[in-house]
Amino acid sequence: MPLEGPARIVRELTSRGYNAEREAVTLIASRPDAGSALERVLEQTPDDALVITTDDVRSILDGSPSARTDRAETRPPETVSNPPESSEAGPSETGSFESDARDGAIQNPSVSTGESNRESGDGDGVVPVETGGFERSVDPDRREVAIRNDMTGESTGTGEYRDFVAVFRDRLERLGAKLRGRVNHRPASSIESMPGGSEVAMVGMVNDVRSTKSGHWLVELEDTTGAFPWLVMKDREYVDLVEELLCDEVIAMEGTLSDDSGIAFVDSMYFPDVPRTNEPSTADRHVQAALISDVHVGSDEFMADAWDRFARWLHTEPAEHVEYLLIAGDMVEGVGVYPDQDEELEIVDIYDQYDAFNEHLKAVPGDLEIVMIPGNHDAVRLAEPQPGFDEELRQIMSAHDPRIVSNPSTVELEGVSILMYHGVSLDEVIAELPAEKASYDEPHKAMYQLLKKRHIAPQFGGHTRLAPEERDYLVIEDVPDIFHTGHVHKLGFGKYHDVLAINSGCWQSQTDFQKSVNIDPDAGYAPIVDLDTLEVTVQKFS
Ligand code: D5M
Ligand code: FE
Ligand code: ZN
Repeated sequence: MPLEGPARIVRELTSRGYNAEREAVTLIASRPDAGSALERVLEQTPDDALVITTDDVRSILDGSPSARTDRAETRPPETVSNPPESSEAGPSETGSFESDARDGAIQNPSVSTGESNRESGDGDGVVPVETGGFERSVDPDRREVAIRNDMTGESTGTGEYRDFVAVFRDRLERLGAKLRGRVNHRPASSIESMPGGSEVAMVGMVNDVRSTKSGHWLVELEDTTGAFPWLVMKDREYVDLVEELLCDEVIAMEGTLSDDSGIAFVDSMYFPDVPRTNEPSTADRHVQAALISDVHVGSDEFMADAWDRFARWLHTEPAEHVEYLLIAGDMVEGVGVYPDQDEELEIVDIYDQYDAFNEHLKAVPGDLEIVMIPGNHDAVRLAEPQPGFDEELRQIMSAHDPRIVSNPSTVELEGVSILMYHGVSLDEVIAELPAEKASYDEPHKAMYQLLKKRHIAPQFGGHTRLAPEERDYLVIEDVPDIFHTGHVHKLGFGKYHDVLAINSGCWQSQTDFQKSVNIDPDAGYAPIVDLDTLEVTVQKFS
């Protein structure tokens, strides 16, 4: 654990009148003697210097020649702890990974194995970096990163009844707004006083779905004025859509009132959905992001070798355009997450697990822009939305100064918006929907359902724990360009109305539990997205 956190170092530097490059701060913070390293930097930096650069810090701490007079735009990889060796660490094979080509957008992305002949690191997480003589050269000034909808520090809910009322009202209001323009809706309370046979429409939350004795479906919709029953006849095309309904999602229905005005027969059903005319934004230059999740450091099954290969590959030429690394939760295995989990722990202390994760993070290039959100194995509240890690954990996970935000959050990289969500609700979507609409083998299809419902975790009170807040942070207000989840440990991607949905795999081989339920994880893959074209290639490191 660093003695001096980056935040403290920045404070200290600014109080003495210096600005510092982010990486310079990370470099000081990552020293075991960070406190005295900071003192030395402060003593030896000329008083008239405005910015303390990475090169300054290196020259002061390691005695390497200073580049003060020639401040290059490019930065060498920070974590090269061993001299580069002349051996190839890059992908050696290509293959294909099955993906959903329904929209014809992604076909046969290449899979490269990052297999290398060398043994992995020295066992304590410090990876010898092989670059084959290649040095990353990036221009951080070209990067643009913005975070939206990070609710860290914004939590107001206390779990009381009125908080639940508030969060559901907010959901109905905001998702309802996407539907009200499409139907001539009426409040539930006024529908029953309309004459029998009238054409009616309503926007509401799904309260209940049940089949009738004669095989029709009864869907109860609720709004702020009450509830009204809608009948979907079994011979109608909409029966197919009834299978997709989850409780608490917001939809609109249109139909004809029965003679006694006690029920309406459904003619049309509408979801908030992603418009078919949706056109994703792309970056103005060729730059890539690696989208991963579920590292599970601390588990017996954490695949350190695969991670080392991934980290080493990032230092090589084929990865030179990868400038962003997004990690969608489950950094560590955690403790007490599932029954008997302790029998499969390599590291039993949660802080030690984060320490080890941080060591593994150090192995990736120091110039990478890293964004991470927590998952259900992480040491933050389990209920969603999950705030980003607390200060203590941020201090531990300080390598390369990652941006730590809530689950979910939206990160915008050079104009491309990426909705990051760990993915616990995917278990529920997969359990509730027919296999052809959502399954562990095609996790991206479960993601399509969330996009269609424009909600991260529609169903309340099931598997996914929700924390009521004043605002429903789980509403997908704006259509993202990319939707990134993890959790189910399966790799799958495809496009839904031109939104790229990617469920990243994991870095943990099959656990006993997964074996018992026949989950065969996709471990050791890194999907890489071209931000200028939204094309995906998958790198394999296992
Ligand atoms: O989740 C990995 C996947 O495995 C996810 O689909 C949940 C499922 N899983 C794993 N262990 C259990 C237990 N014990 N009960 C139910 N479901 C489980 P992760 O969040 O990485 O554990
Ligand atoms: Fe996981
Ligand atoms: Zn998980």
